[in-house]
Amino acid sequence: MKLYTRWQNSAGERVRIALNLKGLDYDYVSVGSLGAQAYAAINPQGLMPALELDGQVFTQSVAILDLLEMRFPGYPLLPADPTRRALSIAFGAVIASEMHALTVNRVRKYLAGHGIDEGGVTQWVQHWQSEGFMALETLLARRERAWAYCYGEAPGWADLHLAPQVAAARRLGVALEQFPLVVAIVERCESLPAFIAARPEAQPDFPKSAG
Ligand SMILES: N[C@@H](CCC(=O)N[C@@H](CS)C(=O)NCC(=O)O)C(=O)O
Repeated sequence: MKLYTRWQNSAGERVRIALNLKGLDYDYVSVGSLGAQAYAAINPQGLMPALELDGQVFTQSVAILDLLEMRFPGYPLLPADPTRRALSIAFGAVIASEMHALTVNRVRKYLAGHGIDEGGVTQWVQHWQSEGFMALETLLARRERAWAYCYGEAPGWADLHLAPQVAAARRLGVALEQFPLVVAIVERCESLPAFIAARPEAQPDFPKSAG
């Protein structure tokens, strides 16, 4: 199994956490070392991550997570209970489809290249991130039980979306004090080997200058 990613790739970090939780070995392929043209031949969107399994390339982190869940059910990322399963998937979608998609680097670059000044770009990011975290905090407050992780006593689908998003929000200067449930769960995740090994600074292509 090959994972095409880069140290700072929060969609890829979701997959790295899933692979670690499931105890699966994989070859880390640094997209930076391949070059844009070579990577476009692998993933036509040019986005990271991509996973190669059994000679087939899979793109889009959520599809990759679903594939891993179906092929390697050993450590389940999703609860068996249909209600909690749907809640977990919806929680992840708030992050992957709304928060991340609207604030990712290429969107920020596009805005900056179309007459939006730095303050405007920051406002854009803060708006979509804060709105998303507000919804996530409410979803957590509404749970039938205050589990240690988002939807259970072990980390799973929702948590592996949440931890990289919180790390990105910290980098982008989003205030997180108003989201205590989010912060408490992420702090718990951040002490686990599966999450620590997936962090940017633990990746082989992490630049010394970024440390
Ligand atoms: N929806 C995609 C998002 C992938 C994505 O946007 N990845 C970013 C990094 S987190 C990327 O590849 N950025 C490179 C670029 O925009 O050129 C997924 O979940 O896999």
